[in-house]
Amino acid sequence: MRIHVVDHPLVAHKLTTLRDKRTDSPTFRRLADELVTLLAYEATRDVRTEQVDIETPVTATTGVKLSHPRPLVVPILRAGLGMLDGMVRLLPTAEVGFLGMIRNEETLKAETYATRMPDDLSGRQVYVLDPMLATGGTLVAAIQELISRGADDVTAICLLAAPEGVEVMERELAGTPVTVVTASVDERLNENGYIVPGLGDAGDRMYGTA
Ligand code: U5P
Repeated sequence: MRIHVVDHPLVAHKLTTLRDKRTDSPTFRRLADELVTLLAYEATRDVRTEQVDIETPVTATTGVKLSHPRPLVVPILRAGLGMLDGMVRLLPTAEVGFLGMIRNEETLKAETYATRMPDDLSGRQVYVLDPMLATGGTLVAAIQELISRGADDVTAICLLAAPEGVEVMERELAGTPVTVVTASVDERLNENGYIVPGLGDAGDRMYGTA
């Protein structure tokens, strides 16, 4: 497992406003969307392409286009849904699958409640969207599901990560082709499994159910 923390002033600026508890839901959604596009730009650095021949108005030349099979983008419901538009803006031809995961707030274990994606992911590059890598339970379960379907290259895009979650991912997904791209690895998790300083419950901040 590799982790890539995107170090860019625009990423830091947008993240700071997302953290601010005074930021309302509409602003939170817009900023999360913009931040995802910036993270997606970094996360797709190794997206597979193939060479194509084209003609410009001046001459024949070669370029690249995205390879087949197309990348698969998988938002984890519900908060990952708020990251989908920002991602497909850069990858409009990607296929989209869905994974519904809920964290049992007593055990902090992730349970799957909905799955909608191709059964066979052999040879596919997959981008998983989940705003918060907290205990890591949700992402580990999601990525194990993708790998069991044959995915051979998984990139998770998270707005924020906790060091505890990164450690769990490294342990549980050792030796698997997984990269995590995030705007920050924060200080720690609190006793309720929230990232500190964090930004609160991402789903609640996005959809205004706080
Ligand atoms: N979560 C938050 N804020 C936090 C910590 C966790 O919203 O500070 C939610 C996210 O929605 C994410 C899930 O989907 O919990 C990840 O939890 P975990 O399985 O990594 O602990």
